[in-house]
This record gives sequence, C-alpha cells and structure tokens, in this order.
Amino acid sequence: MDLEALRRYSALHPKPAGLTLQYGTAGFRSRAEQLDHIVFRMGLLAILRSKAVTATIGIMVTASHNPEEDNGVKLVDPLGEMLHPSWEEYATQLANAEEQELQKVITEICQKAEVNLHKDASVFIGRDTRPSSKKLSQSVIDGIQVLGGQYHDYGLVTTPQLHYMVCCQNTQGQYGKATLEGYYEKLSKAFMELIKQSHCSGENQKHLKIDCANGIGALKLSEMKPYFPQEVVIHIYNDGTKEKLNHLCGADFVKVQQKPPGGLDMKPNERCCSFDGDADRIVYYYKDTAGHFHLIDGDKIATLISIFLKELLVKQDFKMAVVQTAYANGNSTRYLQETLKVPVHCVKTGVKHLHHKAQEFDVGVYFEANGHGTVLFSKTAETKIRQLVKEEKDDEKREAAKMLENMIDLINQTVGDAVSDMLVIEAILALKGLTVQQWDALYTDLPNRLLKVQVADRRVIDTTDAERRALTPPGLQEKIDALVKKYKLSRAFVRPSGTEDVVRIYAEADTQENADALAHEVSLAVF
Ligand code: NG1
Ligand code: ZN
Repeated sequence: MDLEALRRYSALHPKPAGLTLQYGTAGFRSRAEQLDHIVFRMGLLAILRSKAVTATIGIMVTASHNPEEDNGVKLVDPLGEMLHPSWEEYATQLANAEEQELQKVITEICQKAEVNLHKDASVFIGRDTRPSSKKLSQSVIDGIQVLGGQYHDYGLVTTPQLHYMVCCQNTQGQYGKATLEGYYEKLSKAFMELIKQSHCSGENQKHLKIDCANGIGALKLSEMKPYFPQEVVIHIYNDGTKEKLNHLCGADFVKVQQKPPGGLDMKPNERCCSFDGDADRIVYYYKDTAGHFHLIDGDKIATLISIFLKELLVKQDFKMAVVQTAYANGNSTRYLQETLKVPVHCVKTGVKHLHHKAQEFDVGVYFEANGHGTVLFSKTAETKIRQLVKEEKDDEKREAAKMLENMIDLINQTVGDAVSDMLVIEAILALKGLTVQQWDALYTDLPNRLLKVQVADRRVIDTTDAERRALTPPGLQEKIDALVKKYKLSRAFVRPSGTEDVVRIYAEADTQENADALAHEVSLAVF
C-alpha cells in the first residue's frame, strides 16, 4: 500500500467532523455534499473487494428516487448482485474511520477478509444524471488509483445496466457483451423473438407513454430507440431537459402519492408507466373514462409475470415461487396463493433479501410493491429450457420452451431493471392480448397508505417476522395491534427506513379513509 498516496488523496477527500453514515438497504445515501469522502473510500473498498474475490466489482453513484440534491453509492458484486452482507460492515467501518485511522482500517479489513494486496483488481464505474454525480465518480477513481487497479468508467448508465456489465465481465461474456450495444442488442433481440409469437396488437396497443423521472432512463431509452421493433412505440416524458430529477414524477412519487406524475398528459385508457431516477423500478398506470387513476404496482407486475410463466412451465417439473416484502398488497398475496396457487414468501425490505430468497427456486419471481423486481431462473432450469428448444419434438412444447428461453434473455436477472421489465410486460400483454384494464382487473388492491415520520432515533425500532412486527420500543406492537383491530381487512406495521432518516408506516384497510386513519393513528403511536 502506498501510504504517501493514501495520506495525500484522503486529505483531498476529508471526512466532515462528527459525520457517521451507514451502508444501508441501498448503500450510502445522504446529501451530496456529505459524500465526497464516502465515494473516495468506496473506491478503496471496491479494489479490496475485487482483490478478495478475484473478479470485477461495480460501483454505482446514484440516489435512485431520492431528491436531486442527494446522492449515494453502492457496490455491485461479481454476478451483478448487491454487495455481500459480510462486507457491508467493512464499508461502514471504512466510511466512518478518521483520516489518521484509514490505513489501520484497511489493514484490518485485509486481515479479516483475507485480501492479498498484491493481486490484480478491476472495477466498473457508473453514475446517474445528478449534477453531483460526475464529481463524485471522479473521487471514486481517486480511491481506485490509491490502491492500484484497472477500472472502466461507463459514465452515465442506469443502475441495472452497470449490474449487467459486471455480470457479463465476470462470466466471460456468457451473460452478454459488457457494452451498452451488447445490452441493447440482447434485450431487443429477445423481445423481437418473443413478440413474433403474438397475433394481436392493434394500433392503440402499440403505444406506451413513459415518465422517466427526469433521470437516466430517458437518455438510455433514447439510445435504445433504434433497436426497438415497430410493434412498440414509446413516448418519453420527463426527460430531464426541463424539470428536476424525481420532482413530482417518477415511480416512487406515483406509487407513494397514488397519483399520476406531472409532465405526462394522460388520456383515458392510455397505457403509461414511470421509471425511477436510476431506472431500476417501474410502475404502470392508466386513467379510466370516468377519470379515475389506476395504479398497477410491483405486486401486479409480479402477478402478470407469474401467470405467464406458470402457463409455460405447466408441463415442466419446476418449482416456481413469488417473493414479496411486507409492503405487498394483501390482495396480491391472496390472489397469488389462492387463485394462482403459487407459493409466496415474505422477506425483509431490500433487494438483497428478495434476490437471495428467489435463488432458492427453479423460477423465483420477486418484486417490491414499489416496482423493483425481476425473475431468477436456476442454472438447472435454464439448461433444461435451452435443451428443450433444441431437442423437443412436440411443436407446442418446443414453442413454450422457446418463449421461456427468450424470457430468460429479456429479463435482467442481476437486479430489477425498468427497461427490461417494461419489455417483459409489453411482450406478455401482447402475447396474451391483454389490455392494461384487463391486467388491472386481475384483483383489486386493498386501499393502503404509506407514511413516513421523523423521530429522534429511528433505530429504537427493532422488528421481527420479516419486519411485520415491532419488538422494540416496548409496548409499540401492542398499540398497533389494538389500532388494527378497529378496522376491517386491516394490517399495519412500522420499520426504520434503510435509505432515509425516517420511520415508515404502512397500513391497509377496507376503505381508503380507514387505511389513511389507521396509518395516521399508528404514526402517532410511534412517537
Ligand atoms: P427503505 O428506505 O429502507 O424503506 C426503500 C424502499 C425499498 C428499497 C430501497 C432501495 C419502500 C417502502 N422502501 O427502502 O423497498 O427499494 O428504498 O431503493 O419502498
Ligand atoms: Zn432506483
């Protein structure tokens, strides 16, 4: 380790006195001006991680759906997954070390994680469109250079594109080519193959309006446009040329506010969707002829995909399951279990938990209600499907296997991906001849409300049972139980956010008034 370089560069990226941050559900998130030392140090950590696992590691500068003034950084592990939980603690230690302790902390990490500093290292970097992202990604490079290693800066990319690149690189191209063209070609080819098998699609069905949250999604969709087949005509709104990132628009705004984004003019029955600021989430919606807004969230996306896959998998001996979090609408869980007869599992909030659980099945569909999700196919399932495409004699079965194979190639299995998910959804709607209204009508969401409140210390709330029950502070769960009992079809829970300094409150009940009242009452109980 070049100690002189470490001293010199860390002095250029000083840690504000008294600031402590934690590697949370989505890495580090904070006001951008507090993050320079963090990203520099994550550059250091990415090199250590790369040396530890002898693979390329990704580092993404983004704060997703959070306000434009915020920023964040997270590391991407070799197969495009989130950073291994055992390293989150190292990230937090390195982030919070005083300058004079940096070398000691690095040495400790090397000892604990058996990192050989003489090994090669390689890091892929990406960033979103925030004004602060470019400078922060330069600081990442400073960190990389201090410890020495190769890097490739992809510049402006969506979060899932960076995950894809890392996976391609570490699988020697088996997952695809680690370039943007490679990504566009892989997705568009699979999409075109899939919709070749569809029969319908009137003129109206072709059009899709997309709110890009004034973020990176707009840029990347524009780049991808030449690859799109005529069957899909996309119209991009909130492209970042006029308004601020995530301001009154984007998937998180639409989901939490349960209303359409600004900047998108929606006619009755038009199919619309919103990406979030780094294009890893998507929600759909439409307005009916009476002017009522209908949200189609991650739960309904998971349901649509499950229906489609279940039909194709019917003759295979594959185990399929859906993974949700406590935020999943109660009626989605009921529909999946009781009508569709698909096993459903509930895990803690955070993509890493969903992804991990979904890996247990041949086909694991996971979605957060907020629209972050994907489908994982086990190696065995994938090999079998690809083999059936080549060898199956029965035409119908071979066609089904072909569709599954194209689905495998279309879905970004590394992480939730708004572009890939959108193409999956568009393909399924076309193949099944479903309108957005028919999709929405699969089940009716229970009225619900998501609130957030600021408390002195959100960590006083400790939860259990996939965050559905509070263990501490004492007495809180009993109060929530008593409040829930007052309403019909009701459910409520609280948990500390992993990305913001707030406590989140979720409530469901038979009517919107009751869901709102229950959420409000629970929020008062939290203080
Ligand atoms: P927190 O802030 O921990 O609730 C939010 C989302 C998560 C996940 C992360 C990462 C909700 C209720 N929570 O986490 O599901 O997407 O952000 O972006 O939507
Ligand atoms: Zn995001």
